[in-house]
Amino acid sequence: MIQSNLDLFAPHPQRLALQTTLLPGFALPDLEPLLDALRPVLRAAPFRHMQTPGGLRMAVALTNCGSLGWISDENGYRYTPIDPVSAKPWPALPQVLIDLATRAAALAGFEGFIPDACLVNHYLPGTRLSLHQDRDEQDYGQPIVSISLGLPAVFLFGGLQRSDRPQRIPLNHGDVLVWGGEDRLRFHGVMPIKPGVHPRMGERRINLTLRKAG
Ligand code: MD6
Ligand code: FE
Repeated sequence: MIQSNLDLFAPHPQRLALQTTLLPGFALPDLEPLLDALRPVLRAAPFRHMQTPGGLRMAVALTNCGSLGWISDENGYRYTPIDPVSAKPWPALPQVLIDLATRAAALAGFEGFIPDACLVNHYLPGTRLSLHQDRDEQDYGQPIVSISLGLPAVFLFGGLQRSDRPQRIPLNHGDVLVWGGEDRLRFHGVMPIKPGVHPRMGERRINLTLRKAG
């Protein structure tokens, strides 16, 4: 069968660190259902630019779905059950996203991961995300599953100290990155997105990070 020859080219999981796995193209088979599920989320909770605790406007626009959503304002970073813009609960986490994240986490060695929060980040060309740690979740034993869509990015994958020189990991449309365990508190960021137009997503990159926040 010719079809099975194609499997020879199916991208394989790449271990980037002891507990960090890149699953190239893993979201592609579910892409259209995923985008269909995202559309009503973005209608109910549109992208917004949050303020850092220091009063700066974040370059990345973001929103959330799930029983908890991550926010940043003059009072700091935290998860809340209510979207402060709509004053309503965040939109529910679509089942297609929960299933994708659970399957990706299991492949990466994290069985039984059930997310309750999904941060949705929107990047235009030129937008970057500076080095940070994700430490607002309750249980660092739970991994984070990150889905990249649209324009490619260079992910900065650092160490446990801000000063550790980061690796540069290309993240393409449909790639899924899973990290947890001893890698959970690594510093990371995103280099400025290069100008371009993605054939399916247009002039943007969207990143979904699924977490067990509560
Ligand atoms: C991004 N991602 O890729 C930003 N955090 O747009 C993150 O900040 C991130 O991809 C924790 C784990 C995976 C991630
Ligand atoms: Fe992060």
